[in-house]
Amino acid sequence: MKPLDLARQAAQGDRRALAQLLSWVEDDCPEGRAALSALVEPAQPACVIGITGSPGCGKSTLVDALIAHLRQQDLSVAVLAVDPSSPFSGGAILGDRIRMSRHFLDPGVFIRSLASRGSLGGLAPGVPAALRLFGAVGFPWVLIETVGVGQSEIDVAEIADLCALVLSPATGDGIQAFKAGILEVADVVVINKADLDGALELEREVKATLALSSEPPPVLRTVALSGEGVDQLYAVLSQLWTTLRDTGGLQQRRRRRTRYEVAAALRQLASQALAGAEAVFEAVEDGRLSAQAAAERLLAQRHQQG
Ligand SMILES: Nc1nc2c(ncn2[C@@H]2O[C@H](COP(=O)(O)OP(=O)(O)O)[C@@H](O)[C@H]2O)c(=O)[nH]1
Ligand SMILES: [Mg+2]
Repeated sequence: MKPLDLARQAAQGDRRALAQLLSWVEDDCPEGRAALSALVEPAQPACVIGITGSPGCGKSTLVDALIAHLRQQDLSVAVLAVDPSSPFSGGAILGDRIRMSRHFLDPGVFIRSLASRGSLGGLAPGVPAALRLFGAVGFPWVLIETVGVGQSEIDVAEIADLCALVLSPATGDGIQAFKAGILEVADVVVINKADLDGALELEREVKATLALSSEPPPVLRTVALSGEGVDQLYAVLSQLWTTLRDTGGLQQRRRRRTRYEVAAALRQLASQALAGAEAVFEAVEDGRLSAQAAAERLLAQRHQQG
């Protein structure tokens, strides 16, 4: 089927068409680009929420609870899991998969996992394009779960509209969170596993640290397993989202995402240009060519080939 027909079908709610488009977008095929350019974002943009935090803090469970909450209000939701250990990507224990599977048959829920590619960590190159696709086919809510390790948690804050940092008393997050500097990019901090010892202490610790910043994000407690606190989390996210949309902040965030996307494309071009460039490296080593001139030459060659 033609990309444009598929795009139209996906926008009308056809999940198979959406899955096909997403594969194209992920692989950066010409078909995917054609479909994306044919789709326009609806007047109401999708709210894209990044959910990050250490492995085991309860992100997938929280995503599951958020999906349930959104569905109760008849809001459709797309979920992108970039966490290799996520039950969505098949990496989790059986119990989790069974719990998540209740959403798999719901036509209002679209779940897809993307492997995080590249040894440097970070997000798969197709993630920002996938977000654009979800927005264009009319999902009001999009959740991205990412493993809170390395570059990916900073990356997710660059491409999401809002970023929720999940901490839990069970994962030794107190020290970790402050070390990583991720607190600065969080729009909301969720203390999950509030049913466990140490949750209140962790909350105090986090609030004390945040008190030093000029605009401390809200901090709230959840028990993702039972759904406790998820309604408050939803209320806070909705409020932040409305403010963002109505104050021009959203435009800034979207620009940041575009910048991230273009920067990623530039890095990809650069690494393609470096393949098979031994002769140019030799010229630089011999002093016949400056590194700057070599870079320009490689990019120009790449351009001619491409
Ligand atoms: N006690 C308790 N356990 C939870 C809670 N939320 C998640 N868990 C458990 O923590 C473990 C890791 O959860 P998961 O959602 O896979 O974490 P992720 O790695 O951050 O996605 C699972 O065994 C969950 O059942 C909670 O609120 N309280
Ligand atoms: Mg997970």
